[in-house]
Amino acid sequence: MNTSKTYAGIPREYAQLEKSNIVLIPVPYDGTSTWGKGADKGPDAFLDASENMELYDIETDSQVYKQGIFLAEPLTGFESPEAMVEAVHQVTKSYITKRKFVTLFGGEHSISIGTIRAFNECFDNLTVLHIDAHADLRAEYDGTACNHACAVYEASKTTNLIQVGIRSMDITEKKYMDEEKTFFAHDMSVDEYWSDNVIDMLTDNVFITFDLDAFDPSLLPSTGTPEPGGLMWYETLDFLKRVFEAKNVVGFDIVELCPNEVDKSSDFLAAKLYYKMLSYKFKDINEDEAYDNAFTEKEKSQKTGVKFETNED
Ligand SMILES: [Mn+2]
Repeated sequence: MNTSKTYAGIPREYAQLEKSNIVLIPVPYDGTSTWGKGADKGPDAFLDASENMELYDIETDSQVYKQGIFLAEPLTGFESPEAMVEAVHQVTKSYITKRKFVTLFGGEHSISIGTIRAFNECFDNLTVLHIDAHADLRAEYDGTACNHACAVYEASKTTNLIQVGIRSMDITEKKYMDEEKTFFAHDMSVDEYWSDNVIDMLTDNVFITFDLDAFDPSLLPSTGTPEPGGLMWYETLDFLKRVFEAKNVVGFDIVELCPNEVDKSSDFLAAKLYYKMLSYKFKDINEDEAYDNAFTEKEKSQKTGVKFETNED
């Protein structure tokens, strides 16, 4: 990856760390995927597509890149999934403590284990809004807890985990799933109020982990494990916009873009989704002022894992 370039080719004056309100951390990691390989190529394809995207957002009448978007060094070269998770955790936290709005682009979903751990250490009463076709609630898979199939297991124990778009899981995941906080795709398809019901369950501080396979594969085929019956574009944007308006979204990651030569529309969708989410976040924030993410590192003595009770057995 050529790290001398800026995100979306924005002018350098908007791409320096000190002046940027937003940080983008690419994590081209694909160490544990089981079927479609290639999520390690996701960040490059996403960045290429972003360079070919208009930087004016019609809907919000804004150019969010003027908030400053710092493209961090990609995180690569890990010898184990555990080392990757720890590096993502530490690097994410380092930018949160610089009071930036921190975003990440994967890579497979295992990167989110480290991301969520960092946000949960820095923000009280965190909701993890998990948008995905898959439940990702396994405690361990293929001999490690840092597998993509385990992406939100830890979050289910330590945060207010809300799962949206789910349509594939193993029966063993049921014991970790809180069905009250799970929005299955087959229910969403016949319930026009699903997004209201999701928003009602969010706490004030929300981290969004967005697995692109939540989208219907007719929209986004370039992902490792496509599942029929997914989200469509405008219902997704409408939902996200309302979440950003109603809550303090503290950061997000987007994962599981698995690009191929034939289909470029998936790369472009990912680029637009990322920019849309930033546009919703910053639409009422003056670009001349330094953003304050208002993080409050939890007291070291506070044990994570007791904040949100789940029915463990
Ligand atoms: Mn998934």
